[in-house]
Amino acid sequence: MEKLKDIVSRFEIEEKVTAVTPMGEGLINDTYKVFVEGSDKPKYVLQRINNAVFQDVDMLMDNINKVTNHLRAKGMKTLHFYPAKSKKLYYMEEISPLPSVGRNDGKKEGGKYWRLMDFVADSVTCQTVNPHYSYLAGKSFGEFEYLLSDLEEPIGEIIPDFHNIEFRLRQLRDAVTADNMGRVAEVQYYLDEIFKREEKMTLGERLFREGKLPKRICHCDTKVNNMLFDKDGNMLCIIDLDTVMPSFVFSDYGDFLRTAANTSNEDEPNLDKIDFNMEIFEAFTKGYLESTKDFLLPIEKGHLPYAAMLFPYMQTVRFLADYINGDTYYKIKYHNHNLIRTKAQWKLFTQAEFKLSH
Ligand code: GN1
Ligand code: MG
Repeated sequence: MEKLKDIVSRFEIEEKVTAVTPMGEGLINDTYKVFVEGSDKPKYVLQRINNAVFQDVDMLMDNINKVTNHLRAKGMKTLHFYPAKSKKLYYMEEISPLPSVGRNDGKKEGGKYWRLMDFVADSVTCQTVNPHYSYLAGKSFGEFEYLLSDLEEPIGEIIPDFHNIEFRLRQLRDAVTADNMGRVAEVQYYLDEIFKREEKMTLGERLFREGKLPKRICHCDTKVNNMLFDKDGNMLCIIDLDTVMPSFVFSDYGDFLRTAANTSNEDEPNLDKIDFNMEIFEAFTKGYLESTKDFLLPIEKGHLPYAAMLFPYMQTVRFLADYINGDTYYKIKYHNHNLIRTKAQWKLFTQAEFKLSH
């Protein structure tokens, strides 16, 4: 804790920090609440950026800065970051400096990257939503994309091919070929089922190549717990802006439903509890179409059911590849966590596929 307090002191804030405690369920970054003298509520959020995943931290914070400034100027509540004493929007903690032999790209190795933002007061995150919240969330994410549709400054593709399903399938094939952990035999059923649907699920990338489907600035991680609500269910703020980048609008629409329309958790071991909730789907779609009707193309609107199937499909592919590779990407809590997640996402996918294709 003293160590974390020291990190906070590297940022441009005045108050005396009293405590720093863990927060949140993110699978990538490490997040903490920061308490300061004179209040029993958290004042800031401290986050360690996973720079194995987000390798270009300057681009990351530059993207976020452009997006939050643009949203704020248009009156949308968004995250506020505090500069470090170096004036950058992150603090780099040097750890065991490595010799820079062989590198001349100016990037430092061996550092940990931290950032500090406001804690949004009186906010809650949810793992599930009712249809009304889902409708409001649809409106908010649609508005988020709409407000960003005239952002002129370029936003970098922070993780290249992040939601490119052809790329994710290639990564899965590579994992299978290497079979580092000897886990392939056990998951053959899922591999067969996934590759059977390859043609159908890669449609978006083909439409893009044919020039029919655009990319827009999207959030790209719209899971339910990346939105802050107040106690009455109003959307306060969209958080976790790391993956904001050009993508198909399918990303935001599909990833929200992947979490919100799931009747259980993304790592639910009891598959009987997993279903794709059509009421949530319909409410979200209604809200989303209300705020995007003026700028979405017919081809985007017409493929929303495809998007709702694509995201559980893609997440199955990603969890399964990570399981086969030996759990190198997602944080896990137990040894076969990524396999459990794979099975849960696949069940969700098959339910969505059944309901949306009939
Ligand atoms: C990761 O960081 P977090 O937990 O919000 C992942 C998403 C996945 C999600 C699965 C950068 O999101 O793409 O959909 O886990 N983020 C990254 O829960 O890979
Ligand atoms: Mg998150």
